[in-house]
Amino acid sequence: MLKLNELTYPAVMGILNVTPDSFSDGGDFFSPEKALQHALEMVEEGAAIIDIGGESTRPGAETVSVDEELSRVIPVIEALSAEVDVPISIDTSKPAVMRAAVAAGASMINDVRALQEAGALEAAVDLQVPVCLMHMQGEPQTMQSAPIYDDVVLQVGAFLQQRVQACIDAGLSRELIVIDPGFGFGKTVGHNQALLKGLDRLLELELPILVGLSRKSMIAHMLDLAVDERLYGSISLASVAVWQGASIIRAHDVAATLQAVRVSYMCRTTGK
Ligand code: YH5
Repeated sequence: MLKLNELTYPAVMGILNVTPDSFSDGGDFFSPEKALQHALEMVEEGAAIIDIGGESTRPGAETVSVDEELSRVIPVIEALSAEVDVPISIDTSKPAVMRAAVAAGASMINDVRALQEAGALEAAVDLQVPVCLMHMQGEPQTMQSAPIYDDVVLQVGAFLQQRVQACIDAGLSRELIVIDPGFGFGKTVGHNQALLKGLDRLLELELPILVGLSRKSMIAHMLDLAVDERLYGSISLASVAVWQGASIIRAHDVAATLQAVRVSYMCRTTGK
């Protein structure tokens, strides 16, 4: 079972989308064979965790049924866990998917809804695996229409603190919790920039910080680049996030990201 305190930091979490629309953010891995092959490549490149998701949470995406999500992710989790030892994270908000994924070999839950769906918190407590609690304002279908905050860092921090407490009260120990400010989830470019600039304030919660910035549209807003042209921007943001205190980076381009965040982390954590 995955132990967060045994991970080598900084850790890169490789993204494996198994959704039919995932080609638009970097590769069509919809068939289980292609997904497995891509996961193995990311492991080869040094991914510490593989994050498998069957629900598209990109802005405007349609919701998917439990059965559909299960049919996308379970074969891939089974195949990958049979092949390699790398911890597998299940990117879902659905308790039934969390349970089936862990039974199939996943050892972490990554929930963009921070275990707020009915039955999700109970599932995580039953499973006793590490969980990533992410902040989102609104729901994917509408979250980018008019996000609003007084102080985005303060509000995101307060939300995460409240979800951490809910998890602890329900029976998850602090050692199993990771927090994530949720870049791009109900945030304008300005909000995302403010969050990155103030990311270090989340260190107050004394939990590992995970960030997902890879290929996100804030890069397009700043540089006007297509999704397949965002590598350098992604690397730069990942490096800044680690400088600011992030220790797990969710990324598409594992080798490049790992190289960048290692030097950034070494500079932050060594010397006087
Ligand atoms: C995250 O930040 N993000 S799915 C749109 C893109 C590129 C990438 C338009 N799951 C996160 O990766 N889980 C996703 O280009 C996540 N943190 C955690 N914990 C969205 C995504 C993406 C969307």
